[in-house]
Amino acid sequence: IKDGWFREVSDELWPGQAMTLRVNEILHVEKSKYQDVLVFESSNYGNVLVLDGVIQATERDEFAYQEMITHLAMYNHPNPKRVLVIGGGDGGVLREVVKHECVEEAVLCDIDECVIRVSKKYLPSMAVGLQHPKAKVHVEDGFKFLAQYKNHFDVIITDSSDPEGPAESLFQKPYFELLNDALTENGVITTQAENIWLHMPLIRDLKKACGEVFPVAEYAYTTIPTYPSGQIGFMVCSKDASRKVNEPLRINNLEEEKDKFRYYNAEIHRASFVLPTWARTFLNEK
Ligand code: AAT
Repeated sequence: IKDGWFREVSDELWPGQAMTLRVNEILHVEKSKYQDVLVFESSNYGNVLVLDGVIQATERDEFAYQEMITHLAMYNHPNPKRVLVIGGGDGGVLREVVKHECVEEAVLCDIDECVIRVSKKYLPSMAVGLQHPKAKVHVEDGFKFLAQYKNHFDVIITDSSDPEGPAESLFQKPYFELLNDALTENGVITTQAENIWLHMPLIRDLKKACGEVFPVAEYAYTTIPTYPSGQIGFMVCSKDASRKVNEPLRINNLEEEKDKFRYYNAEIHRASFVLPTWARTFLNEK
């Protein structure tokens, strides 16, 4: 933070560019066991959570990410009862998961208790998810936590930070194999899968690794002003080889409950898998 502006610099992940937000007030600064944690009030985006200098969520636009990473998975399962969230310590994804009446158990595992604690204090509109009666919150490394489960979850959502830092293992094939093992028969996953303008080689590797584990593995995306280059994607994978992941299931429920969502709808579910020509070509090359 300099002269009242926060600047998101990363020479590794987005060299030569930086999102900048005006700071009204610094609310919290802490070095947790795993990362530097910062919360500030911005002039136009509400409160902002930053980990290791990288924006994780702002109150103004978080729904664009949290809804899409959640409902792309949830509406790809006919009847999700047990759902696991890896990462997501702010609680926003849990808030979205429990909007589905069929859910009986919504488990979250974030590595960092500090994220959970400061979110309860400064990001209450997201942290409501953490306090829901169906939610159970664990503080542990997501990779280790996942390894304890076999054939248990219908949907697993990996809402993780970028591969530089504690989330590195969550972007590699052994993790996708653990996800596959922890899922029930027709299980579905989504994972945070980065930006087409910045990370095409990484996305290609992710798609390849996921495709070796799951019979269906596709990249979909959302638009969001405060993530690098205004766009972020997800790998959406299904254990059911016949699933067309771009078509939402339970469409009648979705029509009835459409007022629950600010970003997600059936058309955007379908459209989120459509890539610009250059990105599509890159992904399909070996
Ligand atoms: N919904 C907010 C968006 C996030 S949060 C990412 C979360 O992943 C953080 O709370 C972090 O503590 C947690 N995390 C990181 N590594 C692990 C791990 N190994 N196990 C469990 N949780 C972990 C993502 C923002 C994406 C930013 C895009 N530039």
